[in-house]
Amino acid sequence: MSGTRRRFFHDAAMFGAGLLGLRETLRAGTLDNGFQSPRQNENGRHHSPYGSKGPHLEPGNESVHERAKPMATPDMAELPHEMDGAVKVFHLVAEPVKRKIAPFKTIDAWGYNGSCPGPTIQVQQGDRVRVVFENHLPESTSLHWHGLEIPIEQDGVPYISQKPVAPGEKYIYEFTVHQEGTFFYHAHSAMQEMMGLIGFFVAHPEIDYKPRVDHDYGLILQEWAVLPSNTVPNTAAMEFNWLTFNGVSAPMTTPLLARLGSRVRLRILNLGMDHHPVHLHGHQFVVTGTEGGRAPESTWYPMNTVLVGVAQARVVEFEAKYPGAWMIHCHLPHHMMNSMMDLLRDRQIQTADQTEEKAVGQMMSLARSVPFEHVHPSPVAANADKVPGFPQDAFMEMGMDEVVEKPETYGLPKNWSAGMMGMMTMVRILPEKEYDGILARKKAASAQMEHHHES
Ligand SMILES: [Cu+2]
Repeated sequence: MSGTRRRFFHDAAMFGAGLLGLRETLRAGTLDNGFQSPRQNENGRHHSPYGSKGPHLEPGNESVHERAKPMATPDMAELPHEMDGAVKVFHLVAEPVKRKIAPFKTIDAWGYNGSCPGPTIQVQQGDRVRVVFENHLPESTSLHWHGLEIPIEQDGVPYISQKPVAPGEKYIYEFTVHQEGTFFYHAHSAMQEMMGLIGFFVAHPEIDYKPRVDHDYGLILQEWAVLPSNTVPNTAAMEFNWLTFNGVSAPMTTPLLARLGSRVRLRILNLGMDHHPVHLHGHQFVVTGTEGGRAPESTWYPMNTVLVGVAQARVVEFEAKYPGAWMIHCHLPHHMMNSMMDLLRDRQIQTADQTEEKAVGQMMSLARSVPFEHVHPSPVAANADKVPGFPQDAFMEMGMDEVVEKPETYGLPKNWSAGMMGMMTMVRILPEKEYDGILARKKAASAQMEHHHES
């Protein structure tokens, strides 16, 4: 038995032991809590995902004027505003941004206010909004407000509705938002869009949607063609090797958190060259809105994969009924991968002439460059090298839990990061205690960050 192979068996055994040591959270959902009883499952299905029976939906429980909770966008910044009389004033600066999209890959993208995608703008339906825009890019640009019904002079199309905003120039947009829904802002220039110039613009309804949700999350889907040993996306290419949610590839995507029994909204927005079928594990959802606003309840039907076309937003809602770490990912197989071709040089996602020894050597050098300890979670057969087609996924799995550790990953099984790649994240549905435990960790972590900034 080779040293490497022995290591696989050892690691596999360790992985098994790790599973046994799982926390309550992740053990919930097996055997003894009735999770696997077909009847209970069936019952569950009947009040998911329409949500007409949740405790939070009882009539008289809430004021009709209750406002929606803000949307959370993990891994992306929020854009604060100030008031000028009754006008909400936002400041946006278009500029080059260095974006770490994976622990071993940083790209030179373009974004807003140091963030790619740009920071999230959230307003109330009916708000008067002013956006003071500055162009710090090396070329002219403009801001288009995708889906908003606003006067033509605010539409942000160079030459048609305004003069392009030259480098160093300022431009002021101002309009009233009479709609509700999930909109976005972006540069109205094709290559600039592919460099990352996009952000959320969410208009919350005057009166919150029914049923109300407990968690509201936003995800922006982007794709990048980054040639080997390069950091600048090739915006003319059609083959994309990096796929991101909110500007990061899994396993760097921050898991979404939801309380067991809560209702969750996901707003998924796509700006790229491909359509992405986004799939949720273990639950059914309904599409409650598009880039045009809320959809009437009569149009909702159960599904678990929603095709988010280019320039579209799809808003889905579901009841978080089953505890666990449930995947949310684009289901296109090549979008569930991280390109390693610039790091693995001769491999370049060609498996035909690969051997175990070669592959392991390449993975080791990649791991050392981050650095993290390269541990293979799943064993391979003794005669693997003799089987045509081997390896496929065997050497793509790279556990790097420690490198991407954050409060939201606390308590996940060992090597959870090994199978997380590309356009992928997870929603961790947690019982009260575990949920609150992670929130406390988040709070402690951000307090520590503040402390660092002060000192
Ligand atoms: Cu995809």
